[in-house]
Amino acid sequence: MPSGPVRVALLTPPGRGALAVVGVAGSGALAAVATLFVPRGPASLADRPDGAVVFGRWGDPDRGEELVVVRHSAERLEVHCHGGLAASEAVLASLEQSGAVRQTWQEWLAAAGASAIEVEAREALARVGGPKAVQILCRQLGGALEAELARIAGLEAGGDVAGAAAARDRLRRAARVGLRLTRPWRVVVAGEVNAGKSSLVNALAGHGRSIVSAEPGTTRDVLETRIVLDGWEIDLIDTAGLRDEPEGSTEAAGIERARAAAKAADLVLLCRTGFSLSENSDRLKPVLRDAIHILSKCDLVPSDVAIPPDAIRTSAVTGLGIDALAAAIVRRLVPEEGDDPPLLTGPVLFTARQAETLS
Ligand SMILES: Nc1nc2c(ncn2[C@@H]2O[C@H](COP(=O)(O)OP(=O)(O)O)[C@@H](O)[C@H]2O)c(=O)[nH]1
Ligand SMILES: [Mg+2]
Repeated sequence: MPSGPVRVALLTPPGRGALAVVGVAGSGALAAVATLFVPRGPASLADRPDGAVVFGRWGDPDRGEELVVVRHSAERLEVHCHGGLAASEAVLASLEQSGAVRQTWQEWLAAAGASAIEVEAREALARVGGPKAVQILCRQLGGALEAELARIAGLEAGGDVAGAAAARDRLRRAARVGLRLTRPWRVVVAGEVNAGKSSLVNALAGHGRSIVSAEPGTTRDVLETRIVLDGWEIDLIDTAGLRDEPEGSTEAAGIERARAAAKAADLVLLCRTGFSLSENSDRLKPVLRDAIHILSKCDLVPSDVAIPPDAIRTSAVTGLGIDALAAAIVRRLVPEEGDDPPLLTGPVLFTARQAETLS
């Protein structure tokens, strides 16, 4: 049974929503809510059974906000109010004024007995997109990481130093992906002006996100499109074409940003309509390394034109090569999936704290 002061926490994500839920817990929880909540109908909150869902007003019996109180037990209640920040803040503040201690929802979960890993998993789950990250985190929420850490401790206690080291090493390898789960992979689409970069982004995203134009230099800024490929969340970053422009022009600034985005990216897709041109041009050099090389607009190029063996032919018009490109992107971003399939379906570290605990 919870003891100590009454604890209150906003249990729904901050921001606008249809509904906000404020949790109230502790031995005086029922009394704290009952002094502020005016139920509709004759029975007081104290007279209602556990599990009751009670409609009423908060504070003022005539003008107070209409809301619903759920009495899970005398020590644990929920106040369901309108979803705006002001409504939940008013409920929290009035409970605080009557002596309750406000907690973050992470502290709330920990106080209810959740382990650090469980709290971290729930926190990460609230932020990730894409089914692969969700699956990995749900497994850790289900105890995969906790069980593995316990197993490693057992190996060490039993003197199996090599076994423990191997298990730690495996966790470290999976952590490369685990520590990225709440930050989408960043893929920059680079290449010369008019190479078909924006069209490629649109083809991958499946909708008309970037402005496509025959006029060179249409994409002047860096435009991000969040997509999910094979279950992984990816930010596709469309850039201005890489070409020399008078300094200080809008496009020159865009090109500078494109170079910066390419440097900070996990992967660069380098679009070209031909491989004989500018292969070694200074402008492209910074983004050439480790890029996926693409012969774009391949519907306009004779199919027997030679391209480097690892390059991919794509056409945003016919759709040719788009699936192959999507597969290549995922393979490059998450090689672990192909090289060692069980690695990411087992225990995975996903916070810096967990990584530190391991070392
Ligand atoms: N035939 C053909 N035209 C394309 C293809 N991709 C883009 N284009 C055209 O090439 C021009 C430039 O495309 P865009 O995507 O804006 O190039 P960006 O400057 O690199 O972003 C537009 O007129 C597009 O319609 C393609 O795969 N095939
Ligand atoms: Mg463009």
